[in-house]
Amino acid sequence: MTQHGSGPAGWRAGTSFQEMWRDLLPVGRHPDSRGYRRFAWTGADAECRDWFREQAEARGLVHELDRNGNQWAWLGDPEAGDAVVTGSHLDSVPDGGAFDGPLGVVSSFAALDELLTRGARPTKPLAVVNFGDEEGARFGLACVGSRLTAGRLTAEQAHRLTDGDGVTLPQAMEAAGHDPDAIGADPERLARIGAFVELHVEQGRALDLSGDRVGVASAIWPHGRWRFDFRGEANHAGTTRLTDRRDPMLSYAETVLAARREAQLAGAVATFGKISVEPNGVNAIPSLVRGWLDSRAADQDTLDTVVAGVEKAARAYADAHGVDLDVVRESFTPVVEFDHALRDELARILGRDAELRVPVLGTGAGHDAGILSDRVPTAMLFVRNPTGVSHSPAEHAAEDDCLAGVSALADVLEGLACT
Ligand code: HGY
Ligand code: MN
Ligand code: MN
Ligand code: MN
Repeated sequence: MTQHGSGPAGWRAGTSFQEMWRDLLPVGRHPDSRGYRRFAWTGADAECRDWFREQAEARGLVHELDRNGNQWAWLGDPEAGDAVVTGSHLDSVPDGGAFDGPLGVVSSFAALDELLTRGARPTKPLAVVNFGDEEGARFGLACVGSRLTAGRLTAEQAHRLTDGDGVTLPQAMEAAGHDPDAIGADPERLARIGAFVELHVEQGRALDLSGDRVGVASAIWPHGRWRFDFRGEANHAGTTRLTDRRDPMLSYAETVLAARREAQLAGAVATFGKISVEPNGVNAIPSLVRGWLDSRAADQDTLDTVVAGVEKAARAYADAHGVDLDVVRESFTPVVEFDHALRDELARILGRDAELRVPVLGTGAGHDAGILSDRVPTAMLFVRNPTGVSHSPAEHAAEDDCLAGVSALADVLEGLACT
């Protein structure tokens, strides 16, 4: 559905970075944890979407909700092609921080205002995008909005996604008023994009350690999610002799420790961060323990070695306890090398600001920019996070670093779109 607005002639600056941030901050924050629960197609998600639309319309931008539920705020004619797009996501992991995603979206609106207030006049269409369901917190698959758009997830696969309460993605979309039969690849949209630049809070401490405010991404590590199903035999916790047990929790626990060992050996990372237990009773030996492994490494061979090592250990532990094991790879993102020409162009543009050193750094975090990187020239800017922590309320970026990120993004957008 495209709302009508106008280009620079009808454009007007919106509220400041600080005011936008203050508006968005309370949305979806959980009272108990201070963390965010902005899950796809929930009430909090709808409030984030309303906020995005308000920001677009306050600036006279053309607001558009695409077939996959991503939001676009256009300056200029979306059909003209060679658009310069910036943005990120607004959803969160369970009890996530305030910056992962929202910093990119708020900074994009602020950078657009800064660029136009300077008097720069784009010769290409510009857009701010909010990609839906980037974290995959509710349906278990990251970057659903950008994967669907890039054709890296089919509508059939998406329709099979189900949340922890058994609600399917189509049911959740329908309940939120979005047609689940409309979802699918959107190659025409991507063909109209000349460059996508995502600004993101750094999820690590490289910039803090180097003393820089802003960095440019070089690559995203290959990473994936594997589900380990350990099936044993439910029984009474009080009356069943230890020798008579087929306890899947033991095999799971030993596998978690094996994952840490394998990752340590390989210089990679591996995390079992999510578990589900059936019947999940304090006084019942479990029948099923389901654990999700997230593993990432700087290169494919290392990642393969780690996951194979964890699976081999898990099978040995399962055998030792008379437990069955199924391992399912639920999602995988190959290594992303960001577009070298675009990355060098960013370094050239940002290098003009003598005040700003802009190191180039890799990351283990997945992003929509990574999903789109083989369809559209993409690049990423990172903003210093002094805690290095992410996916937690402790995630942080200082205001002056955020504003440095906005100015850097404004310079990049001007350099790319106001030629
Ligand atoms: O999991 C990730 O790396 C991203 O934050 N979705
Ligand atoms: Mn994240
Ligand atoms: Mn993110
Ligand atoms: Mn991301």
